[in-house]
Amino acid sequence: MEAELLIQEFKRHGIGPYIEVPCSLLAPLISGLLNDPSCEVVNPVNEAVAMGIAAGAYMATRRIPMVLVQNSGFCNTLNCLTSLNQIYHIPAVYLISWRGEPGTKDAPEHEVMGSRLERILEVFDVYYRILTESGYKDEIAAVINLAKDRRSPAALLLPKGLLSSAPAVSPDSPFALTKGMAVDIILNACGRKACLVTTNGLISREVFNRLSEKHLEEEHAPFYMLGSMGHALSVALGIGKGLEDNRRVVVIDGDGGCLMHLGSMASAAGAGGSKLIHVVLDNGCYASTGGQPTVSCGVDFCKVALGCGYKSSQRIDSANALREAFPVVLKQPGPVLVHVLINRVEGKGRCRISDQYSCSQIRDRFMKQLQNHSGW
Ligand SMILES: Cc1ncc(C[n+]2csc(CCOP(=O)(O)OP(=O)(O)O)c2C)c(N)n1
Repeated sequence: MEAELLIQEFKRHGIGPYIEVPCSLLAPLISGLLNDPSCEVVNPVNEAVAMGIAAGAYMATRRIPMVLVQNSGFCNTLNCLTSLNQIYHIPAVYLISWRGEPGTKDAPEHEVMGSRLERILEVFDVYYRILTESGYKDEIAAVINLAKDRRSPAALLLPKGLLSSAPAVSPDSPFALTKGMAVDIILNACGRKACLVTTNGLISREVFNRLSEKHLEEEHAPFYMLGSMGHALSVALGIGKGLEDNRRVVVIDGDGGCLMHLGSMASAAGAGGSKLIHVVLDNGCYASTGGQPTVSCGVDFCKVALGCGYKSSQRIDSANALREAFPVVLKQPGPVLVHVLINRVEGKGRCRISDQYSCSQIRDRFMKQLQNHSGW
């Protein structure tokens, strides 16, 4: 069905603002909302922040806000749900994309949450309805009316395949560097001198594909994160603290992933992450879920890093500058931030890591590399 039909229904019920953290299943709906000047769309850095904004918006406007999240991100909202909305009786309508729904084929990071989503909603006493093409008007009305009457959050679940796909987002960007080129330069400079942690989505996939093409994948065996968006830096910090040798830990993050838990930069510096090289590949969007904008254009990551206590930071927007800088950066004391401005062009035909390795295999291959070097 067309996302527009859902949007018309939300408007009829006076819903707003729409506070969204994207998922590829939500992409058609989010692009419809962004293209509709009568819909106010807010772009928070994570799902918990979305809940805070929604609660404030309700108190100021008395309208029911909508929080659009992936089911993985729904769990990020549980603290707000239980210790904000449910104790102050502040309503909201969640629109939750249902990744990993039993009986559908999906990526491994969605398996646990996908199979437990309904039970989790029941445990947290969140009334929900599953959206269908034939019954969506009633389902939307039931959820919104309950949120209003009980003054509590209630949820609409969006199953895979319900919405027709969204038009592609234009890859316009002033920068010449592609994600693939930046990854290539970083991998060449690192060689065996560093271990790699890569953030979820297309960045992990790009690293995997580039290494595989050069038959270097076995040798590097990075820790590819498939889920837990925003936590690559923390994982890398733990690794760096545990390593006894002088290898660097290079974490390849995205602007969306970095912003999602920006506070971990303060932890990285505060905990003395001297081996950390934190690369942020900034394309200004969530490319992995359809190119929705992040708020990175207003963020000076270099200043944030220095403000958090990183030892140094630099902003790079060309292949030559990255080629020159990275070997030097690898010798500097960390944490170091390298903010790389890239365009939105993605490599074609990138295969999924999970088609080749299970999560346990990713972990084991990575740990084998670290063997005999750790001692927390
Ligand atoms: C908690 C959570 N919320 C949302 C998602 C959906 N998601 C997967 S990848 C991604 C975008 C990552 O953006 P960025 O780090 O900027 O990298 P890019 O996709 O641009 O390469 C999103 C939103 C998720 N996996 N987890």
